[in-house]
Amino acid sequence: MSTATGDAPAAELLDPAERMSLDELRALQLQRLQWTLRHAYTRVPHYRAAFDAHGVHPDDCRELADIAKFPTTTKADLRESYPFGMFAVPREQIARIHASSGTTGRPTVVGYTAGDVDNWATLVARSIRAAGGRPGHRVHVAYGYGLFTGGLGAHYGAEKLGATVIPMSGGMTPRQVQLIVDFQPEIIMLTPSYMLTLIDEFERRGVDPRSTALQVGIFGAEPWSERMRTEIEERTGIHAVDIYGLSEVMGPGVSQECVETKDGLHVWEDHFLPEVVDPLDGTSLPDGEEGELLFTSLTKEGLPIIRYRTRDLTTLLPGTARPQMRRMARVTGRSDDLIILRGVNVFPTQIEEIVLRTPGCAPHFQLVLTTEGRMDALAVRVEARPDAPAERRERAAADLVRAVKEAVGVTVTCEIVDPETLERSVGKLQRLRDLREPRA
Ligand code: DLL
Repeated sequence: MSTATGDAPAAELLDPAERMSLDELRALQLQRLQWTLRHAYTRVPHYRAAFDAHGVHPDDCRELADIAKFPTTTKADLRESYPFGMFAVPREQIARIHASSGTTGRPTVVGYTAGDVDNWATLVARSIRAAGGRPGHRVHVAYGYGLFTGGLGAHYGAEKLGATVIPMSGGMTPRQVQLIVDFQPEIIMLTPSYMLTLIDEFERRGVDPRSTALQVGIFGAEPWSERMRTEIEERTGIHAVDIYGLSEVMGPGVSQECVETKDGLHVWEDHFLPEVVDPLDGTSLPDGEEGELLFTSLTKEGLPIIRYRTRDLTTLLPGTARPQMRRMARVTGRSDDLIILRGVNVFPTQIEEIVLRTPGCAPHFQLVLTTEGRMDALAVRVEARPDAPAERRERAAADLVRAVKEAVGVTVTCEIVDPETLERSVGKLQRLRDLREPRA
């Protein structure tokens, strides 16, 4: 496969923090952690009450491991302080507000001081550089602009890097494709599911997606699999790398995969302290074990966040391309996305892996959960590849059902539908439709 070159940045291009020794990094983290705990405790009533109830005080943090003594923070805590109760500075010092829509109830609101916006831009610039972007590149941003952190987060970072930003936002797919042809961006930033929508649009117009100037795609905001990386890279000839983040912690750019290694995401540990805990009882787990990811911000002024429970499942691994910064393994799912089907845990990304390796299946699929009798049933609706012969469909469905049984251990049903019949993503894709009857 011929892909664009994906060289590591020269050492002098890196931020000083990317070149620190481990001792320097840990000392910086401790100093910043102690500041953050004091800042949160003295400025945010929620944290003061939570620390007091837990019997801890910021002075109890003498080394990094002491973080485990402090209480965790959840999305519910942010919701209860709606809209501005978690802000640690007077509202006039908040330069920017973002919010995550949330599927139900109140959105969670986050605020940034001018200094926070600047740090965020620095970290996204660092992320784009780690992905292969350089000053002077054209960066096509197709994450949504608005209260969602994707568009503006990517935008400010690309500007900070010294790139030429093309602020497309999501949607208007034919126009996106036209402008990729006309403006010749080297870098594109969007959700992986929306990238698939764009690739299809290229092919529909008879434009070879491998013929563009694109070299790197920086994909995140939703879980995606290694198979999806292969699918995108093979169809476009670009490097597909992973970017992670969440609004409660900052937005995109909390961690980033380096293009030269493509082996998981380096957490920018000079600004965020990661931990992994048992998702059930919250006890700390050592690096190398999978669990729920927690973050403590180390520099945020507007909304310091202490031990935020992301609900994302991952493993912390030693650094590679940035030896001092730990990596997190690809997030294959959130505990919220977990489908427990007759006692077996199933993540949509596991089904994605299988769909993508089943001949005749396009990468567009939907999961439908229903109630049959007193049991839950999962149906996988997958589009046929446009070039797949109609008589292959039955076999593809049977292959998929068998592969899911073998790999995941559950029985599902599969329906192969006509090409271009399932809804396309223009941003974060909702794969699961839960049509189960509420339990009595
Ligand atoms: O999705 C921020 C973002 C924008 C990240 C653009 C990357 C690119 P939220 O809307 O608050 O923020 O959603 C955060 O999305 O807890 C994960 O469950 C999921 N997520 C984000 N990035 C990834 C990724 C943005 N690379 C939630 N892989 C997080 C898997 C991801 N899941």
